[in-house]
Amino acid sequence: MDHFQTATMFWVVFVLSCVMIFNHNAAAHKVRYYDFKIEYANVSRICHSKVLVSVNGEFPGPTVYAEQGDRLLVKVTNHVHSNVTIHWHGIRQWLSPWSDGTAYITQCPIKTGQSFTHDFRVNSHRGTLFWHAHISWLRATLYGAIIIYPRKGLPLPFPKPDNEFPVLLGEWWNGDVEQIEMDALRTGGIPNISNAFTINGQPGPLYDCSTAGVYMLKFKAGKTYMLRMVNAALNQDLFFGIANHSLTIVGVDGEYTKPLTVPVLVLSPGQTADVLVTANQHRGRYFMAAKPYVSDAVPFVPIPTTAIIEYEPTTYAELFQPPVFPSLPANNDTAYGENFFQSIRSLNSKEYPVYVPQTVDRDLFFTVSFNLRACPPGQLCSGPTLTKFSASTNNISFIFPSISLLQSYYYNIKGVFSPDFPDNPPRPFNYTGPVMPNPQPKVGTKVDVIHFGSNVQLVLQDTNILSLDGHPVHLHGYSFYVVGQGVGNFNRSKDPANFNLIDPPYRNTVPVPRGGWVAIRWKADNPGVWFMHCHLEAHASWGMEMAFLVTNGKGKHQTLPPPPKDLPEC
Ligand SMILES: *[C@@H]1O[C@H](CO)[C@@H](O)[C@H](O)[C@H]1NC(C)=O
Ligand SMILES: *[C@@H]1O[C@H](CO)[C@@H](O)[C@H](O)[C@H]1NC(C)=O
Ligand SMILES: *[C@@H]1O[C@H](CO)[C@@H](O)[C@H](O)[C@H]1NC(C)=O
Ligand SMILES: *[C@@H]1O[C@H](CO)[C@@H](O)[C@H](O)[C@H]1NC(C)=O
Ligand SMILES: *[C@@H]1O[C@H](CO)[C@@H](O)[C@H](O)[C@H]1NC(C)=O
Ligand SMILES: *[C@@H]1O[C@H](CO)[C@@H](O)[C@H](O)[C@H]1NC(C)=O
Ligand SMILES: *[C@@H]1O[C@H](CO)[C@@H](O)[C@H](O)[C@H]1NC(C)=O
Ligand SMILES: *[C@@H]1O[C@H](CO)[C@@H](O)[C@H](O)[C@H]1NC(C)=O
Ligand SMILES: [Cu+2]
Repeated sequence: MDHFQTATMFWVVFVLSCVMIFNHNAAAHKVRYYDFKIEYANVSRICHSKVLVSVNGEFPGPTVYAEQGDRLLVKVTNHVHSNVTIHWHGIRQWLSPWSDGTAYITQCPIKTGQSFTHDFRVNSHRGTLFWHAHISWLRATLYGAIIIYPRKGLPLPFPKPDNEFPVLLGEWWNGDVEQIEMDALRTGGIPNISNAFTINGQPGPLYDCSTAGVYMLKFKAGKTYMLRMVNAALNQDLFFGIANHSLTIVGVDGEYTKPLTVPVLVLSPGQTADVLVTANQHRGRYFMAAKPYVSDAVPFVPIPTTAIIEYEPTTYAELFQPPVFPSLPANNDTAYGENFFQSIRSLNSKEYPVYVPQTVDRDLFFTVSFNLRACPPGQLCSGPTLTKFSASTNNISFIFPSISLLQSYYYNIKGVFSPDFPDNPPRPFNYTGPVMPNPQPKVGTKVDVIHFGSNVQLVLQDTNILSLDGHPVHLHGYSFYVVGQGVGNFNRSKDPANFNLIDPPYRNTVPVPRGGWVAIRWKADNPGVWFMHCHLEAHASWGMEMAFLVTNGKGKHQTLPPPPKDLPEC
């Protein structure tokens, strides 16, 4: 054979194998349709009945299932008086930023009577994520699990569980959650704390009137179950445990991890975990329970939420014994919390490798802070010294624009945002030292512009402006590697030497430790405007939010697509 024939042969084989791969994918990848009707539902918990905003009348909302590679089409129709958007938390929305569902960042809200169809692929995850409202405090009642199965034929890196259950941790307010946020922003005070925590929407039997409101799980001795854990609470990191059963984490935020067996799980709002539990105890009934992990003296309802695991079959006598309660750490056990987060590692196997950026093109350092703002004239404010509580990133408290950032960027509408979000705090100080005397922030709608393809490193630093506190920070459009964390001030000349660039966890939400820092890395290969914010709703409401604008690249699949025809207008 001459060179020409060899080349032709090669080409034919190459094209044939491409066609085969294409056909295989075409067969495996389904389009899945979901209809989300936003409607009122009458729900009663802890002696209190209220009309809340739901999806399809369900609380929590429906579970969305997909296989890796599937395309999802979710039509959201708004039948309530409030504006609504739905966000697919953790889904990368690679080249589908218009479907991210972030009010005033990627879209205008879906108004009463309107609908909008989200159209996106579930390419990069296997495991559990969740969806929730991304406007006001509506995610208190608008949330549900997203379960993503691996592609058919791909082996699981852990023993196949016999069954699985979503376990969504939430917070219940007797009052109207939109009103609670509005009241807090108007008065400048701390928003009302929730009245109960919940497991799958139920507070459990330790609260008033809740004997009917108990979530029950049935176990068969010897079987292994996967709990698909979601912290959908608004304002609390949570400890979660099951009496006499250990928990084996095999994935977090929709990514596989090295198996890690713990007595108690720690989940920040916005985080998820895939957990294996083996029914290896005596027959009987066991509580699973969640309670706040608070790194500061913030108020919270002190009663844990519980659900009951019941072994089948159980004798009449066993049913009348009170369930065993798990031992959970003290609410302020930061040693447990920090050790927990540092113990999680990516699986990083041959089948499931990690791609941690080894070099850095953009080196960012952001402080996250509480602040106080002056009370508008003529108003009586209820923050400290008659001011309003506020919060910031690099001393800028985020102000929502009146049309979405992504639309204004795409259509080049001037005056909506400025592209000058600073890469560093305006002036260095002893971040975790004595309380800062001047708590006033700047306010603005600024984005940090990142060139397509850059390897980004971001160090998030807690500060002692007003008070130290933990902040679970969530990034849209990407997952990131958590390469380092520590207490005190980040030291640029010392700390990077200890970064884990081998098997760091790959997440979408990471807690900035109270009085400490965390370092994350990702490759900015998804053009668009991507929100980043504290996932404690109270802190986000005060302005602990900002956005990245990732420019288009020059190659194929590197350009922002045009908006869908039904994208809501403001
Ligand atoms: C909710 O329940 C209350 C009490 O049962 C009832 O009065 C009210 O009409 C119900 N509201 C809706 C929207 O169904
Ligand atoms: C907030 O809490 C106060 C005090 O308990 C209560 O009077 C008020 O009704 C609550 N607000 C809402 C919107 O539920
Ligand atoms: C179950 O857990 C409880 C509470 O932690 C403990 O007192 C008890 O000894 C445990 N029982 C068994 C059989 O391990
Ligand atoms: C936790 O709170 C207890 C009781 O208030 C206190 O004695 C203890 O020192 C606190 N522990 C930490 C680590 O802050
Ligand atoms: C920062 O403040 C802490 C606590 O007051 C103190 O121990 C530390 O020495 C200070 N660091 C610097 C560089 O001033
Ligand atoms: C934040 O900005 C305000 C207003 O410019 C300024 O007074 C304050 O000192 C700044 N705070 C920090 C920590 O840089
Ligand atoms: C940062 O670390 C270097 C090297 O260990 C040390 O010399 C320096 O004092 C540290 N800086 C601060 C502010 O602690
Ligand atoms: C709903 O959103 C539109 C567009 O941003 C806005 O003009 C309107 O005031 C909002 N309505 C409510 C009830 O918030
Ligand atoms: Cu926060």
